[in-house]
Amino acid sequence: SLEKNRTSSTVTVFFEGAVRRKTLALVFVFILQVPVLYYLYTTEFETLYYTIDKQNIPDKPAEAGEEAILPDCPETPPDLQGNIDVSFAHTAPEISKLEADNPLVKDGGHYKPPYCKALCKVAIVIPYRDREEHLRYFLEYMHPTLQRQQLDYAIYVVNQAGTGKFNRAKLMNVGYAESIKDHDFQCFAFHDVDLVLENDKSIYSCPSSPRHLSAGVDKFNYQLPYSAIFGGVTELTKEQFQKVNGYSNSFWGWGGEDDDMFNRVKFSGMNIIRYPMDISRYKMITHQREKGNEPNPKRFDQIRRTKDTMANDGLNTLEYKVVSKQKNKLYTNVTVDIMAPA
Ligand SMILES: [Mn+2]
Repeated sequence: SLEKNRTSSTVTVFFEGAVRRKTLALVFVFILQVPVLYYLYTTEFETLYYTIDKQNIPDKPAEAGEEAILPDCPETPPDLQGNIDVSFAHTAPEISKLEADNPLVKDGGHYKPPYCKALCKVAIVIPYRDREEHLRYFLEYMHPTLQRQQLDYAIYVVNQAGTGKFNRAKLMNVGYAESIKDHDFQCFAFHDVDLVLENDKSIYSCPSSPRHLSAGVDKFNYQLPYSAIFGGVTELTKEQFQKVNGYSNSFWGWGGEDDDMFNRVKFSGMNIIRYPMDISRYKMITHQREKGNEPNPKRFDQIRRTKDTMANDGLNTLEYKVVSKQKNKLYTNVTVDIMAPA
């Protein structure tokens, strides 16, 4: 009975006087948090792109790095606006202005959505030579669009050194090879610098099958010039691009390399896909054809022989020398010597 008395008196003392008041105060403070937490969880903050409560927060603990604890970005990005008013009537903004307008793009033109984990990592690869104003128009419109699409992306400008014959396809192979040294990109958008997307619903996400993005271009009245066209803007996953052995390295001068790529896709047992024509819309910056990019007279013969040449002409035979690789804020510039004939 002595044992029993001691137990009951301990219990009584715990709920007496100061101890009781402190306990109740503590419980009260805990209860007070409920409406505060509820408010925080359900209120939209204008400073956030969207609130956490819309997201599907994974219940797994973070595995590595802060990225792992972010919720996945939604399948349909919430800030898409549809049609984009694109115009080249003004002088393209200076780089310093474009940098100020895109503060979240840095480190070689790299962007990641800050509040969610992007569904894919995309390298935008631009074959390039001497189109400085086109590039500024491109950056002006495409950086905000790609950010609204909530991609983890970076822009690679692959600049052909020298004045020899231009080789768009080989430059794209170089862009692929150099970008994967920097980051584990899952897919690659090969992009002419003079094409600007006019509808952000045409999302540059990793495609299930090689995707032709620039189906509608103002120059062609937003119609497909022919059904097998695969030029302008295309996107392939790393696996798809490796399967076709990349682009050919042998198309010097203008034309043919895109049709050769169409053949590679076909001969690899894949089909090309496109978005609906009402969102596959691009505005082209008009320009003269440059010296060094005259039509390639061999192109017709070359695209007849893709099936025989593709296994020994592409990523597995790519040779080049990087002259310089520079991470600017809005893009990574790779100036490259591709051993061009005069
Ligand atoms: Mn062009």
